Amino acid sequence: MEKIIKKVAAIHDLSGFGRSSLTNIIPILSTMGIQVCPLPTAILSTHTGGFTDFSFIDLTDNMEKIMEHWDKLNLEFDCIYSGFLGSHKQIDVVSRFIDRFGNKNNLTVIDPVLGDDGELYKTMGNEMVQEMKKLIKKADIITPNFTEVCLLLDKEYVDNINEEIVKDYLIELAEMGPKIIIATSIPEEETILNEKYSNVIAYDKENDVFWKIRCKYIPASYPGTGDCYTSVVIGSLLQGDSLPIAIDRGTQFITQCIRASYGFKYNPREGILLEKMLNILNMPVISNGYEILNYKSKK
Ligand code: PXL
Repeated sequence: MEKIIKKVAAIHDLSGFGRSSLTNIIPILSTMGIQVCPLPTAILSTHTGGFTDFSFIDLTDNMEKIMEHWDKLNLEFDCIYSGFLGSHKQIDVVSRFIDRFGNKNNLTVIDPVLGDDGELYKTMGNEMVQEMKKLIKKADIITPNFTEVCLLLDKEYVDNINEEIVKDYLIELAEMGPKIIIATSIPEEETILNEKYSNVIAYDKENDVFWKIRCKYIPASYPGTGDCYTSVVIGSLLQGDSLPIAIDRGTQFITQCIRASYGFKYNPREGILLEKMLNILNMPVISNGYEILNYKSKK
């Protein structure tokens, strides 16, 4: 029998205020008709961007118990989606979760949440970076921002980079294991009429093809947009869309959310105005116009 509703196991933190991780992932995927089964990694009072003195409870032991119960229940997921982890020790739990619940018919998506704008997030350290390099080997898809691309490859972060170098970086990441790399917030080298662009570039290893979505840079940074982006991409893929359509839908959604927030001078640390925008996820998609970058053979 055809599945009535697809299920995603979402391994992320729950932050009470500020719209990040599970508070974004659950409404987005639910709106797209997909059930989210959260496996919380930590509970925080707020996300860690723009707030100090936040409370933080690490849930590593509890994660094991949830996994054991789900194992006994023989649950099956259409996607395993991991993101912000509470400690580097959780990498081992996520890795075992993928061994137990991942298979050739479902999708393992790892968002290697480590930092942004060239900086590590406040709770992340070098051990997390090193462990994350191991975890991404098990992914079908990873969705790093450009800061995370640089951290995973031990490259220096720059805010201006040639596209050919980015393509080499993505091939290098794919050689570490994942089949598809979707890299966000890629700064563009040249500015046309002094306009800045921040692009999404994806690499599909099996087909050896790159896709690019060009986005006008908006001079504001809202925590949690990475979680929103990856959630829309996952929802779109699970609905049966192709990779370029999925990365395009994600980009359009984030662009609209940022526009909505920026126009109100909404405090960036409160995240994007998600609730005003969820309904557009069910509207017909008009393409942003993705580009197919030159086919680049590895030989
Ligand atoms: O959006 C990534 C993220 C997730 N969870 C927490 C965060 C952040 C980014 O700042 O602080 C707690």
